[in-house]
Order: sequence, then C-alpha cells, then structure tokens
Amino acid sequence: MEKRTIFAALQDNYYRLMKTLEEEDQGKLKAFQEKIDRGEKIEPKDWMPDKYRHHVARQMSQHAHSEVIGMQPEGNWLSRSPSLRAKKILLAKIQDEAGHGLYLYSAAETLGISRDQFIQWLHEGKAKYSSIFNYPTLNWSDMGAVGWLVDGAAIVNQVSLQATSFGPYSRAMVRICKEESFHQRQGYEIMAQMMKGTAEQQAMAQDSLNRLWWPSLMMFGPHDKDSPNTGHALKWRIKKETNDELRQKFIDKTVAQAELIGLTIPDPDLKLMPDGHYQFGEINWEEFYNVIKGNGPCNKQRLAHHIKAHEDGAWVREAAMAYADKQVIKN
Ligand code: BYC
Repeated sequence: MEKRTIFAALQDNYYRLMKTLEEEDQGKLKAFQEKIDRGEKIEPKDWMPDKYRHHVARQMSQHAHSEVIGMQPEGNWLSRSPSLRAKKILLAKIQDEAGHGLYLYSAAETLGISRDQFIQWLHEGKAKYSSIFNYPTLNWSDMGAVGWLVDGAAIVNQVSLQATSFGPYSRAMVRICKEESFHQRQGYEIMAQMMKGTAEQQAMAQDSLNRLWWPSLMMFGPHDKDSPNTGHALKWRIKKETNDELRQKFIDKTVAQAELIGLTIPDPDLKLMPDGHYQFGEINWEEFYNVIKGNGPCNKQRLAHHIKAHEDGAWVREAAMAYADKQVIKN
C-alpha cells in the first residue's frame, strides 16, 4: 500500500506542475488542434497538452464516480422491490452501473492516473459526481423516475459524448449507451405501470416526478454562460454540444413521454413554442451550487458509504497486490 500512496502523491504533484497552454510547444499544440478539427481521435499515447489531459481525466473520472455513487439510491430499493421480476431487473441495472464505472475508470487510467488516485480525490472532496445522486429515493416510484429521468438525461448527454475526441472515452460511451437505453425503458415502464394503478399509486408517481424533474435538469450543468469548462471542451471536441443544448433536447423528448402516461411536468412556465422546442421555467441554481458544494440532502451519507465500502474492501485489494507481486517473483 505504501508504494501506491507515494505514487498517488507524485500524481497530485504532476497536476500542480501542469503546463499552461502558453508553456506548451506551440508547434505541437497547433498540430494537435488540426487533428481534432479533422475529426480524428486522440489516443492515450498521442501527444496532448497537459490541459487537455487534465480536462478529460476530470470529466471521465467524475463520470465514473457518478456511475458508482449512483448505485446507492437504487440499491436502497432492491430488498423492497414489489415483485421478483422487478427485483431482477433492478439488480441487473445496478450491476450495469458498476460495469460502466469500471469501463470509465479503466479508460481514464489510460491518461496516466491510477484509479486509486481518482478515488482518493473523490474521498478528499476534490472530485465531483453528479448532483442528482445527492437526492433521496423515498418510494418505489422513485425507481421509475430515476430510470426514466436520470438515465434518460444521461443518455442524451452520453449519445453526444460518443463523438468525443478522446478515443477510449468515445468507445466506452458507445457500449454504455446501449445499456442506458434499457435502463431508461425499465424506469418508464415502472412509471407507466404506476399510472395504470390506484389513485394512490398515481399520486406517488406524480410526486416522484415533482421531486426529481428539476434535479434531472441540473444534471446537464450550469447555463452555458456560467460554464467555465465549456470553452475548451468545445474547442477540443471533448463535448460536442453545450449544457443548454443537451438540456433542451432532454426536455423536448421527455414532455411527450410524461403526457402519454398522464403525468404533469411540474413547471407552470413550460410552453411549446412555434419552433417545436419547449420554453421552460428558471432552474433553482442556488440549490444546484449548494448540492455540488456538498450540502445536498444526501451528500454526506453518499460519500461516507463510499468511503466505508472502499475501506471494507481494502483486504481484497491487498490480496490482489500480494498475488500480483508473487507472480512477478515467480516469473
Ligand atoms: N453535478 O463548466 P461546467 C448515470 C460541475 S451517471 C455535479 O459546465 P463541464 C447513472 C462541473 O464538474 C451519468 N457537478 O462543467 C448512474 C464543474 O466543476 P469542476 C453521469 C456538476 O464538465 C447510476 C462545474 O460544475 N453523467 O447515468 O463542462 C444510476 C462547472 O460546470 C454538474 C456524466 O457524468 C452536475 N450535474 O459540464 C443511474 C456525464 N454539472 O469539475 C444513472 C459526463 C456541472 O470544474 N459529464 N458540474 O470542479 C459531462 O458531460 C460534463 O462534465 C457535465 C458538466 C455536463 C456534467
């Protein structure tokens, strides 16, 4: 373990010593930009400016953390699923999220930063995960709303990210998107079932939508004008579309799905415009910033659970390392 801690400290220092764009070799920087502009992928062994490496590592690792932390609000309902069928489907979905986290950590590690380091940054509060997972899941219909809205929002974002410029991220997204569409459907199926049920079940479904609608819109991040990372992200094609463009796409496709099953979007300002897009009300940005600063309803619980699970699993990692060391000695 000692060796890994020293390695982590070195990596931390690397980021403090990161070159600015002005300090980079300008010829290489120009060739790098031209490659991106031609639509070619950047692969791990290709030259890239430190800032690009850092930007992609930040986004991918936060994405991986979101997948893993996102298992907690759903895991909360596994033992209380209303049928064996529902339980099996939810279990499969949660396992998929673990797999997504794994692909993403592995793809991010190709940038030269270890998974241990990413996790350490998460535990130290230096890395974020999606704000949505800091809200509680209070009843079974929240499982429907999470699948329908949270995975639905994630798909809109991730379909766009399939075309991202960093090769390993782009390829991970192709695979993840296939699974996400099953997740979105399982959530929508739960909501549709609830809406065919008793008045009480319908009220539960509407209540889930009321609580999770606005936090789902926040998943896309701040408005473009307040998004410090969007400039470089677009220039380097890390993001192909902006936060506001993706949020609009999500709203436009989700409103009709709500109406089809008799749900009402909790936004009195929602209005279909002649251009076919929905105009919508103001998002509570104070709430958003509060949640990403660590003060949401479940931030402390989510992180504490992750830290505990990580510590409880230390013996597995130590055993794997000891086994790997033995193999080196043997060969
Ligand atoms: N939550 O400059 P901006 C899933 C941060 S999981 C928290 O616009 P960017 C699932 C942002 O990081 C799928 N933080 O940033 C799993 C930045 O802070 P830093 C999750 C947020 O990167 C289990 C600052 O605010 N999907 O589907 O250009 C069960 C300024 O923002 C949020 C992804 O992770 C937020 N919502 O754009 C069920 C997608 N929004 O880092 C389902 C990958 C912003 O400078 N990520 N921040 O300290 C992205 O596409 C982009 O990173 C974002 C933000 C659109 C989220």
